[in-house]
Amino acid sequence: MSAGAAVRAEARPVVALAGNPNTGKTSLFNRLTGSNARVGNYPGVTVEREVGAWRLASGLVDVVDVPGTYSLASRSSDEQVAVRAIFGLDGNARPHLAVVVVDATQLVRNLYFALQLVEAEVPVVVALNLMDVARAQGIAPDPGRVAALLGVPVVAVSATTGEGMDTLAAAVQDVLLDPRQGRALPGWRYPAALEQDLARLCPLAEGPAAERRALALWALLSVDETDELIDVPAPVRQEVAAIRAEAGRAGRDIDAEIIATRYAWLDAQAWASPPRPGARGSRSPWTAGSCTPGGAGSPSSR
Ligand SMILES: Nc1nc2c(ncn2[C@@H]2O[C@H](COP(=O)(O)OP(=O)(O)OP(=O)(O)O)[C@@H](O)[C@H]2O)c(=O)[nH]1
Ligand SMILES: [Mg+2]
Repeated sequence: MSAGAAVRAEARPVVALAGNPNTGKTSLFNRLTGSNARVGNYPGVTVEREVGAWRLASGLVDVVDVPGTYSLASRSSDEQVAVRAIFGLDGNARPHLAVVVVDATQLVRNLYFALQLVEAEVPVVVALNLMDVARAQGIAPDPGRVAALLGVPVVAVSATTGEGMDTLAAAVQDVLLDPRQGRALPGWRYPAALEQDLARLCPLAEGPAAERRALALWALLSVDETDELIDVPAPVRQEVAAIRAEAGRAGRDIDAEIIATRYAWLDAQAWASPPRPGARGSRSPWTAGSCTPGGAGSPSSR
């Protein structure tokens, strides 16, 4: 490859295909990129990093098949691979957007992962995959309704039948051109004590406020004395240990505070009911934690 071609290849936008295990990410990857790599039905996640070219109307993008994970929280180095790929850490190309591949037959459970990317301000397009199965079961979600509640584009697809590929390409192209279309304000608020914990950790992370906040949440959920994570800076480990010890003395359960808050929001949304006319979801601004000074996170800042 000539040097010029290498430069052009590097300049392609990067699209991460991410989501829970077994939602059809590799099947979708193969369909979008024309790869004929075999997709097995075996348990376990994709571990090798697969990158392929996907042709949109605007040109080629690089698609990365990210290992499946239930959460951005990760106590194992395997799960950490997904976190690094999505945030573009440790030598990974930083994705311009993530297509969150959701099993449409497991909507609410799968959306927990999408919520975390929204919270991190990663531009998101949700692909409701396995729509052929969901339809056959009579439980197919309405993409418009899910989009209205989540605040990001949602497309119905089937990696098996090829349904929705053009719509997905158009949605991805729109978000690449205007990332604000793939961002939304989280509608949930954490307890005040947790906001104080986040404010202690955010200064130890780098990047935009929402990303530092997401990394702080990741650290609080992931770092402990038994994790298998690699390259977590010592100051982060020390601060998380101190915060956890103080929370324990105060009778708080940090994991529950974070996870229950997100699930409470997910469970409160009427995913299966018609949206209120004109509603864009019950979203509210970020709380004024130290990661979001001066109203960062308000709609006008996106
Ligand atoms: N009917 C149907 N089956 C699908 C669809 N997409 C994927 N599958 C099947 O679902 C299974 C899992 O698909 P994969 O593409 O391996 O899922 P994955 O998300 O890459 O899985 P991990 O890498 O393990 O997280 C395979 O048996 C696929 O053939 C779809 O849209 N419809
Ligand atoms: Mg896979």
